[in-house]
Order: sequence, then C-alpha cells, then structure tokens
Amino acid sequence: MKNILVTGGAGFIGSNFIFYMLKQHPEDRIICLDKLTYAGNLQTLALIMNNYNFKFIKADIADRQAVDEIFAVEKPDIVVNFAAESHVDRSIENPGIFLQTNVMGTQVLLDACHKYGIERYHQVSTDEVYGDLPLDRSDLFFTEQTPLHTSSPYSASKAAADLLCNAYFRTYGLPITISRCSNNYGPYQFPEKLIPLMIVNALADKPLPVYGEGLNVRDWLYVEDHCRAIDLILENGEVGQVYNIGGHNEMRNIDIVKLILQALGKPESLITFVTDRKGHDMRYAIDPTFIHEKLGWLPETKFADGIQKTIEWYLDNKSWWQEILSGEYQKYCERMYGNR
Ligand code: NAD
Ligand code: TDX
Repeated sequence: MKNILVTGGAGFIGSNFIFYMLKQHPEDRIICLDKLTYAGNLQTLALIMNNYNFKFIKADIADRQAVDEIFAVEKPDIVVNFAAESHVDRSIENPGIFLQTNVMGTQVLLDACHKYGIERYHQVSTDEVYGDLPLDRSDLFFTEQTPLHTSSPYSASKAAADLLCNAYFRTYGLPITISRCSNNYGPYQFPEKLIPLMIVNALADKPLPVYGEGLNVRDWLYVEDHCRAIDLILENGEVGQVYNIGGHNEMRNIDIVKLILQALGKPESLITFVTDRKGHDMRYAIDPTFIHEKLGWLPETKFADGIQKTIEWYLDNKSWWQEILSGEYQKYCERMYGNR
C-alpha cells in the first residue's frame, strides 16, 4: 500500500489519473492537493470524494508552509506533480502566475520531497519544452535528446521546472522521473483548450475561432493512454530519466475542427479564422521509441475512437461544462469547500 500525493488532481489530466489509479491500484491511497484555480473543478472528483482511499486537500503547491504540513501528516511515498498553469494563451497575457506555480511551486514540492524523503517524485512535463518542428520536415520528431528550446512563457516555465528536477536528482540524489507528453484530449478537459472549446461552441452554434490558417500540427494523445504511461514510469521507470509520451498521431487544427463539426452535424460556416497566437508553435511530434522499448508502452486508443468518446462525453455531461461556463462552478466551490 502506497500513499500517492497527486497535485493538480482537480484538473483535466490529474483527475483522469486519479480515476485510473484508483481502478488499477485500489490498495493504494491517493491524496489530491489542488489550489482549485479556475481550471480545478471539485465536481469532477465528486464521485470519489467519500472513498476510504481518497482524500482531497485544498492548497497551493507554492505555499511552503502548507506543503510542509501536508508532507508531515500524509507522508507520501510517491508524488506526481500535475499542478500547473497550463494554458499557453493565458501565459502570453500574464506570465507571472506561470512562473509562480510552475517553477516556484515545483521547487517547493522538490524541497519537501528532499526534507521528508520520498520513493519517487514524478514531474508531468510537456513536449512544448522542445519548441516546435517545421511543417515541411515530417521526418523530424522530438526525442529525449532534443535540446530544450521554448517559445511561450508557459513552455519556458515548464522547461525551468524540468531543469530543477534534474538539478535535485544530480545534487541531492532525489529519485525523480520526468515525462513529456503531447496534446491530451478526453473527458474533463477545461473548455478553453482546442478540442473541448470547439465542441461546446459548435453545440451552441457559436463561431469556432481557428488561429491563423489552422495549419499548425499537434500530436494527439488520449488521456487514458497518458495515465497508463505514467503508471508504468512509476512502477518500472529509471530515476533521473526523461520519457517522451506521444503516439504518431499528428493532425492539423483545421482538420480536427472540421471533424468535430461533421460529428455534431454542424456547418463549416461556423469556422472563423482569427488572428494567430503570438509565437505560435507550428508542429509538435513525439518519437515514443524510448518508452516503448524500455517500458513496453504504446498508445492504444485510435484517434477516431478517442474523439468519438470525447464528443459523446461532452454531450452526456453538459451540466459539467455549462456550470463552469456560467460561473456556477465558483459558487459550487464556496458552497462545498468554503467552511472546511
Ligand atoms: P489543467 O489546467 O486542466 O489542470 C491544472 C490543475 O492544477 C487544476 O486543477 C488547478 O486547480 C491546479 N493548480 C493550478 N495551480 C495550482 C497551484 N499553485 N497549486 C495547486 N494546484 C494548482 O491542466 P492539465 O491539462 O490537466 O495539465 C496537467 C499537467 O500536464 C500540467 O502540468 C501541464 O503542463 C501538463 N501537460 C498538459 C497537456 C495537455 O494537453 N493538457 C500536455 C502536456 C503536458
Ligand atoms: O481557440 C483556439 N483556436 C486555435 O486555433 C485555441 C484555444 C487553440 N487553437 C490552436 C492553437 C494550437 O495550435 O489549437 C492548437 C491547440 O491549442 P491548445 O488546446 O491551446 O493547446 P497547445 O497550445 O498545443 O498546448 C497544449 O498541449 C501542450 C496544452 O494546453 C499544454 O498544457 C500542453 O503542455
């Protein structure tokens, strides 16, 4: 039985990871630490809130005292850090909070791991730390050896956090691992990211804002495949190692948007081309050979199946995203958590 501290577990990937782990490893205990920013949603965790092997704690990973107290009481064996400001567009608007949470928060967690001792600290990073690839070189992919070359304040903050993890491994011998994954999609993704935004806008017959000409390419990974990869890294990964997670599943934004419109029976006239994102990365593409050879991981979900499941989830769970969009979610948090 292990105590696993999952930070950022009220967000998209963190919550999916908690569900995955409770199913795969019911003997373990999960403690979710989350600040509940706009991107964190307690409603997502409502079904497991009363599980005997789950505990939720509202806290900021950058709050040294709070994190110290949590480590002293909960004594985690494993920490998986998902907590982050994760939206590139917001980082362009306001970089400061990205440095605070993604860099300083990571340092606070690493210090606590060093102080209290830990079996493993796993940092959930991103392929964006490698920068981008040109559209006309489909032979090029990111490997674990690709130099860090960031574009946005978001990716710079994630790269800084990765370097800190490496420093704590080299300097203090802290048993860290890092994974860098491509774009995730699936249930519970906040509707500011491409796929859920396009689904909810299309359902409301609102314009679908495509940046530039929509030719940018992303390598899409179904969130459950990502969770399985992290579980494998925790079980069999080598400390000090970086693992790239992605699936040779590259698609242009415009093709994704058209596919969503087709699946929902909505007209392409909803597509609106808008001013491009500043510093917009052209193409991300992961070479997953290393994790495949070392840990036997391969993505299992075909994009056609994953996008269908995702669209169905948003159709079946309208109240989840309608509450977020209407601001109801903030009131829900105060109601549910205000006096705890
Ligand atoms: P998300 O924005 O959906 O969720 C982030 C969660 O972290 C939220 O619950 C939020 O409340 C919490 N959080 C934010 N600041 C915090 C703080 N200071 N202290 C405690 N909790 C805090 O993000 P996501 O898409 O689930 O991404 C999870 C992780 O995976 C991030 O580290 C992100 O950089 C990385 N990642 C995401 C993707 C993707 O496609 N979504 C791809 C690669 C890497
Ligand atoms: O309205 C939009 N219109 C549009 O054309 C939005 C929100 C996005 N886009 C484009 C920009 C990107 O080329 O779609 C692509 C995907 O955009 P996002 O969903 O914002 O993801 P991205 O910028 O690729 O970053 C994501 O993957 C890597 C996550 O948000 C990061 O947290 C992760 O590290």
